[in-house]
Amino acid sequence: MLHLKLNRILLYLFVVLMPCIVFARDSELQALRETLLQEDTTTHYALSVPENDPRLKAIRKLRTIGSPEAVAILREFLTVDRVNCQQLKQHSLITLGNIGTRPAIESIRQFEAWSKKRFIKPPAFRFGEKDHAIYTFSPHQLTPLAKTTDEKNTTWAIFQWKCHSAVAEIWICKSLGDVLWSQPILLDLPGIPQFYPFSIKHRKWDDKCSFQIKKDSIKIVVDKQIWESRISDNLADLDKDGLPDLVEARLLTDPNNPDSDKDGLPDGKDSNPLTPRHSDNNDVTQIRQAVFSFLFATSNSQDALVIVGGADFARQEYYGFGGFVLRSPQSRDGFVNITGIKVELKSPDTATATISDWEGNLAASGHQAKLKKLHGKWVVVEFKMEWIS
Ligand SMILES: [Ca+2]
Ligand SMILES: [Ca+2]
Ligand SMILES: [Ca+2]
Repeated sequence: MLHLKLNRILLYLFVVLMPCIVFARDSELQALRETLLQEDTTTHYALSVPENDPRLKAIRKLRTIGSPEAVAILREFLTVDRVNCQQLKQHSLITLGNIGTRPAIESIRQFEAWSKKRFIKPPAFRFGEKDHAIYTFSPHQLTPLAKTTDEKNTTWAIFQWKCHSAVAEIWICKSLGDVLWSQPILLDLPGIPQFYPFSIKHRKWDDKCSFQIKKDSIKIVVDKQIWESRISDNLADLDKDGLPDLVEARLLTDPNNPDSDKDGLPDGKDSNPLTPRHSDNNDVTQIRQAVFSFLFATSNSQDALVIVGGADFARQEYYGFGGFVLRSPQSRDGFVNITGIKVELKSPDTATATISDWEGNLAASGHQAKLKKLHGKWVVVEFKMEWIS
């Protein structure tokens, strides 16, 4: 009799309480999702996200829950463009790596597949705050300095791009209506050194420069000295690969060859135009790609990156970043340079990778990532900055 009663009580508890527990967990997950996916208002370009940041707290809580539903929220956060806090995305990747279940690792794969497609149609350019490729540097604030309409009735905006205070370049982009603009083209100003225009910098460019713009002609006047450039000249594209000759000169792609690395993708559609698409699938290339995805597929930046490396990089194609990725035997002024990703295999399924990035002559930092191979995929499980100068 007593046994029967106890069974009834247990059944009652199960029927009544289980839906409550499930409902409570569902609404908790829903609240965490809303917190994490809210419109990005605060960005963290400092060295770390404060522990009391509500989104970081949500990520930590999802780590504790660790269920496939929690994993799905982290994956959604990683693959939305409007949320652009690179460091929080990196926290999410580490969290998925630490959860380590099959759905968690599958989510990292899906994030990488999503990021790989980002370059196929580069997003239209908007003025405002632009992410820096490396989160320890401040975003660029881009506003048009002047506008002009050419003979074909196309409107152009002229602006300067400061990678950091030492580099100021003049760019143009074409109006695509409303607030959208085409991808920018570096303006050719004969007589001005393009990458380090010290002459401009020392003359207090912002205060003393003015524009004389007439249709196709842009004249920049600094202290009564005039530099002129014609928009039509800047657009010449000899090999018709979508990259104007001037852009190719800057990227070091071949302006007479539509496919500089001969891999079948034209330069203008090739995020990695100096390295052929590779088929290597060894641990080291997989680890380097996992680290690269962690560092740069989490960024909304469209800067150009230069991977500085020796012959062993010749067949390493990096994907997932929104800007061009170029390979070069040496650092190049005016670009974000990654001076090596050194991989050490500690065991068949653990490794470390040491990354140095270098920014002009002024600043550099070094990071170390720890990786594990889980369910056949190398993933970052720990990441820290080792030094900054
Ligand atoms: Ca071209
Ligand atoms: Ca070309
Ligand atoms: Ca190509």
